[in-house]
Amino acid sequence: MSSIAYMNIAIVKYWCKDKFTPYLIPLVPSISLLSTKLYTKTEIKESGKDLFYLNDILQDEKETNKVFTFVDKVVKNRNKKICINTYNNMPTAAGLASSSSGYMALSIELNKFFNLDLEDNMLCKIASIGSGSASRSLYPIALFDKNGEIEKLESNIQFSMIAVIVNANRKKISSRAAMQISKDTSKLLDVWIEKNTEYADIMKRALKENDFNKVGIIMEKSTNLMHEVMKSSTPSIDYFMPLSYEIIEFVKKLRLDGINIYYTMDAGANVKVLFEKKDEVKIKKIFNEKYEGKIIDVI
Ligand code: 2P0
Repeated sequence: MSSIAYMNIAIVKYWCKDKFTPYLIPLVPSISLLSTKLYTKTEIKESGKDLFYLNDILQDEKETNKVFTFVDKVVKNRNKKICINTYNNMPTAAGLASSSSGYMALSIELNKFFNLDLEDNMLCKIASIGSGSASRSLYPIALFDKNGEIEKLESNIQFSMIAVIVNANRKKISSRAAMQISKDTSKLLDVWIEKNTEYADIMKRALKENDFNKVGIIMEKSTNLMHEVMKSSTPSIDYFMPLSYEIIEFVKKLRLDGINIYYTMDAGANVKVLFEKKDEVKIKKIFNEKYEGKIIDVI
């Protein structure tokens, strides 16, 4: 028995928590697209001792405790010790390893192994305790709203996405810690809450109306404002590297040339590029030539 969950990329970003109820209530709504390529596979077996393996490597006490703290929030009065085996199919060196697929795969596997009988909506909420973005990893398009509710959205747009790998290293500061710093210190927090709520509303409409360009424009606005919030924090949080800026400029230049593509970035220097399936061959050729060896398919 094992469980699989795909990672997701936000097109309206989640940044900062309000509280845990115990489920996460975020400060802003977010909307995501599910990867069709990058996933986590997790298997639980009964064991004499609680153990956590990631890509066949036994994890240290700190990582193990983190995961089992989550397990014990999900499974009350657990009567079995377990061994958790987790595999990420994304190149680990690519800096794409995502807690979104990780906590969702673990939630699904815990649900099966301990017969918790959790329905989809509850699975999403449970996953949110591990990682906010994980709450969105069950649906192809997911809305995680300001009340902590998760909704499946629909669109007929055929999305395609690649990531350009800028930096494969583990991030210097975890999103969790960085979000807390932003919440405590950024002067832009009120603007962020107001504008990103507005972006989520516009994005919902754009998806429903199959307006790809509107989706792209709003994704960039949410991305840019989130990174402004990070940079305006004290200490300033800056995930950009010189190559990140260069790729964004390249995306903008291609757009001026009439190609429909849009960029986004998360809590790391890698840049993701969104376009429509119908343009996939052309756009992948351009990027594979320019950024040879750095391109990973996401959707
Ligand atoms: C997102 N990110 O919407 C945003 C955009 C990164 C930037 O959700 O603290 O690992 O575990 O809830 O989910 C990454 O943060 O953070 C994230 P926690 P998570 O995808």
